Amino acid sequence: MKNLADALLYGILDLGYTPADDVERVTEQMLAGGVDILQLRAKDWDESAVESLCNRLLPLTEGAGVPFIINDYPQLVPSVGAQGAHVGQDDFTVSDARWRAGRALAGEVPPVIIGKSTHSFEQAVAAAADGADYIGFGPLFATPTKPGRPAIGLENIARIHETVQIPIFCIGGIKWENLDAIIEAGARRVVIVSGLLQAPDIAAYARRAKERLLNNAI
Ligand code: 3NM
Repeated sequence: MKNLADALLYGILDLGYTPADDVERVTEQMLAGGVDILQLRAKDWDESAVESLCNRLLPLTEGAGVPFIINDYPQLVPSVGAQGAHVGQDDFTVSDARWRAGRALAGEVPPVIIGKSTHSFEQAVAAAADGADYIGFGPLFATPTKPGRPAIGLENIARIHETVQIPIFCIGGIKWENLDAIIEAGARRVVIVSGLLQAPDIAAYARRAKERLLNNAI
């Protein structure tokens, strides 16, 4: 299984873009393109429907050795055998999410991964202090994938990287076209949602972004 510490490109399978009958194909494309983590984001889906999606996708991510993260349903982590959960600012605390995600896996190695969305410098510092394994930081640009959330811009990216030691995944409106600018502002790791899911060739898009991030990391 790939290590979180080595992850550069984080893919989110968002059911707002991908129809449920296409999730396996899209997941395979993302994995073929080299995403290092894959999150299932099924907003407003009920728990049993999310659980069955997880059961369909986990054999694919496990085959690729890529951690599978569930958005919003940490309690499903033990039952489906996912690697972790991602929670928003207004959802669970990190420790509550970790307890829900880990209670059936006490002593399991590696421990479950808990990620947290952050939307400011202060929130990023707080999430790291609360024990998050990684943070999302954004939205850098306004994005239809997360409507109503104001853009935070690129100003704080470098400062966050100097201050917070856990992996930081910049997110929100990131596309191939603005990747250079984001990297120049100090980003090392990114999440791309609509750019990837709406690409005519998802694997090729992911591969190109990953190569850009890898060149920067060397
Ligand atoms: N979380 P796209 S922005 C899911 O800032 C999500 O926490 C965000 O999608 C945050 O790449 C976002 O299509 C949407 O802009 C990212």
